[in-house]
Amino acid sequence: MVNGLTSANLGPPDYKLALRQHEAYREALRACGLKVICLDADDEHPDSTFVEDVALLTPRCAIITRPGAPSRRGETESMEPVIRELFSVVERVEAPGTVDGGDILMTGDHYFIGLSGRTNAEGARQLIQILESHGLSGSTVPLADVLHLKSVVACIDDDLLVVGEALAGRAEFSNFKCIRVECEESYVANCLWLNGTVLVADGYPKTKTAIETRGYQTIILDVSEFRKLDGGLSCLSLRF
Ligand code: CIR
Repeated sequence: MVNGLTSANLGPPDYKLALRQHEAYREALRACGLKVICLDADDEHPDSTFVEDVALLTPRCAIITRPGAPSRRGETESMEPVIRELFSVVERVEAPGTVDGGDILMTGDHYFIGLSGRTNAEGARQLIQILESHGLSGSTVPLADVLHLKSVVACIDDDLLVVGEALAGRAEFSNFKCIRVECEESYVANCLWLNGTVLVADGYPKTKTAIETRGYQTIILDVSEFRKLDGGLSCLSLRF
């Protein structure tokens, strides 16, 4: 993972520290009542620790994505058999479509899809078609200057979002209540809602307090080494 893609300018990750942070992350998932399936390392793909990007797992079907970064396309090969063990219906995004899972925000039966440098309009079109064929729905959210949609927004209840400045006030989310994340805390918008508890990145006290004030328990996790690769809490797992 030390050779993963990055635009963060925070230096290379400390591999041993990253392993400890990943262990604490897995422990937090378990503390929220989840069963954790841990996959073998894929040494050919330094970004493969960000498993969220290669699939979308819905209650009706799994969808294998086609990651936008060419260096990440091969990650789906080792993921597909794992997903086929768990899901009887497996769909896929085909070329020339590209989709990164980090661009997909699940809100109940509706999926917001960020149009980013990684997810193109054709990928989003295919995804929406697949979702609709399974009785789900999707819509697009054009993005600028962020890696993924979920770099700047998280859903922490049926009607509540945590939203960074980059997307604050956007019409797409007008039906939701929002906890607004201030500019200096923007990284923390990538938080994770699991069975009523919210996993929050360490070091962002204002947003943490805002989430707790709404009545949520939080678990604070240091993911500094994954941040160095533009990744965060949601990217490190696929939940279903
Ligand atoms: C990448 O650039 O693809 C990785 N270094 C980071 C991916 C983060 N994934 C995510 O936000 N879902």
